[in-house]
Amino acid sequence: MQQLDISPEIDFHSEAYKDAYSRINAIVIEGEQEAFANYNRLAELLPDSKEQLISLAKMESRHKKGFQACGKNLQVTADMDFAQKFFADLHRNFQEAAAEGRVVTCLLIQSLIIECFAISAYNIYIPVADDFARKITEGVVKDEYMHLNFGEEWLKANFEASKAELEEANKQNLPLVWRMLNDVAADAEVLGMEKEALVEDFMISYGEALSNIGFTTRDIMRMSAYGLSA
Ligand code: Y39
Ligand code: FE
Ligand code: FE
Ligand code: FE
Repeated sequence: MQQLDISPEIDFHSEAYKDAYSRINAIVIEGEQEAFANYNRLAELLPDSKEQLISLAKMESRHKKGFQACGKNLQVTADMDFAQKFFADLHRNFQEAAAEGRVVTCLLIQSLIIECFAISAYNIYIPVADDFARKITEGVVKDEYMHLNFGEEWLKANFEASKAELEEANKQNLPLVWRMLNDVAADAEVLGMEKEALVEDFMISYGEALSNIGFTTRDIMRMSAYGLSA
């Protein structure tokens, strides 16, 4: 249950560890690849923030290369087919929203939900990572806070006009996060990451983000409950 600060018992070269890593590493690589594409798409949808969004996209492509190096360092082949299926629902929802110009939904999916998911996963991973991956992940997580901040600032500045769409997008997409956390829990455990810790960290980051944007505590409680039983 408890997240350990040091885990000398983790054998990064065991078959069990490498097998779990082949899926988690793929999820992270696919996530970074999709984040790169999503910020480039947002750059087209938000011309006023174009330069900034293109620079966020470039960070995501650096993150992808960093995590590919982590897999290579452990001699693991990432299971990219698994990872594409893992992200398929969120991916489709982002594409549909982008095609219809629902930029608020795109920002909720990428800059709030996916960034909070990344921040919680990377923070929980850092204490149990191998030395090589720890250094890479520490650098990446700093960038993810900047990405989350972009979404928060934009949505805060446009809060009244965005509120109804945010509520609907939350309702459609938050249940997918709980499904994804369930799908990854067993592999995460092998890497020393507890599901309870992931859920707690995600809830804190996501709740703080909704608060920073302008939602009340009551709104946040209601919105966070969507899909919790999934
Ligand atoms: O903005 C970003 O860089 C996010 C795309 C990356 C998401 C990575 C998803 C991490 C989930 C890993 C689950 C491990 C338990
Ligand atoms: Fe456990
Ligand atoms: Fe990233
Ligand atoms: Fe990011």
